[in-house]
Amino acid sequence: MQIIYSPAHRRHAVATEFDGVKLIPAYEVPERAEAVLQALSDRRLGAIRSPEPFGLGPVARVHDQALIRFLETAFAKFVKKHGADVREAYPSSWPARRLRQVPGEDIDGVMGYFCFDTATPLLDGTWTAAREAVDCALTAAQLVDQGAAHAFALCRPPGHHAASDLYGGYCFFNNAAIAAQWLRDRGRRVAILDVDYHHGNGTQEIFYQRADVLSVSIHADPNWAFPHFLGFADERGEGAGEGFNLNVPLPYGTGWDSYAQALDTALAKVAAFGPEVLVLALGLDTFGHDPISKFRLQTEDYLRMGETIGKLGLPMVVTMEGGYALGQLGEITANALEGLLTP
Ligand code: SS9
Ligand code: MG
Ligand code: ZN
Repeated sequence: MQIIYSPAHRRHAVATEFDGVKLIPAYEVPERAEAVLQALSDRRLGAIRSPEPFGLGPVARVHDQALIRFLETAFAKFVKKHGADVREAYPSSWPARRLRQVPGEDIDGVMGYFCFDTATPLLDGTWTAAREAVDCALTAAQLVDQGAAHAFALCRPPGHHAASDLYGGYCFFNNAAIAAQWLRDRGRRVAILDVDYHHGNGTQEIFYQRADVLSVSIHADPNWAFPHFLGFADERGEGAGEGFNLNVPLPYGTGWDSYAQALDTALAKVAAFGPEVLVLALGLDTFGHDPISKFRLQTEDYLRMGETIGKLGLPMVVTMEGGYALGQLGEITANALEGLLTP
């Protein structure tokens, strides 16, 4: 299995310290990708290679031009308005209910318009890192399109919370959705399975009205977990897409036994759709020791998770999503992938 990695992810690094003082803990940090890379190479799970440049064409098949242009220019505009010493650009207000849903011209307004949370800063290198993450996913898709059984895109920043014209949840471009659409554009029948702890709200929105891409997500119930406003079981798709979205929300404290049942439900839906390729949005934040999550999966459970998904026998493009337990992230990611590769 080829592993696609680019060091450009390091360009997106939130400051964890200021003048020697520790700041609020950051979770989506460069050490994540480095830990995974190290574990995959130690366990010889596959050759590590760089992504190829695909340009913005495949990105524009999924994201609005306005979001793409915004992400390209926003940090510079923010610095121009707020001063050269600014390192991180965050929104300060949002077009919430009863306010006008227009971006306007001012960078602070535009940022609130395109971003949905307070956890996803734009930094000087964010645009470069996010574009390379997309290239990793597309390179993996191309390998599978050319006949590889599996390819793993070590994407950072992650992607599954990014919708057509909205970013947030540590995500800027939806790597998995862009890979899925690229495969669609080559005539492949594609399903997406999102096993990240959080609902893949971006992926759901992108394909919600479509019958040609199945989107399935297993996640913490939005009644008590991020992203709070999407991911409920009654969201089944809309119009032509009705029946082509499946959400499997799970309770606080979910461990492997109930998770395995949810996985069976999800995989039955995928199998019934009859895809030629599966895009697996692999988030490892279901882990019991994840610092931001409330499920209880253990290290060995990822071997079983991988094996169970692998039994579908489909070619797979795997994108890295969340997973924040830095000390064990490498091991559990390697377990999931080893499981997938088990014949
Ligand atoms: C942490 C709140 C984090 C955003 C979570 C995004 C997960 C992406 N106190 N909220 S996989
Ligand atoms: Mg999920
Ligand atoms: Zn997550």
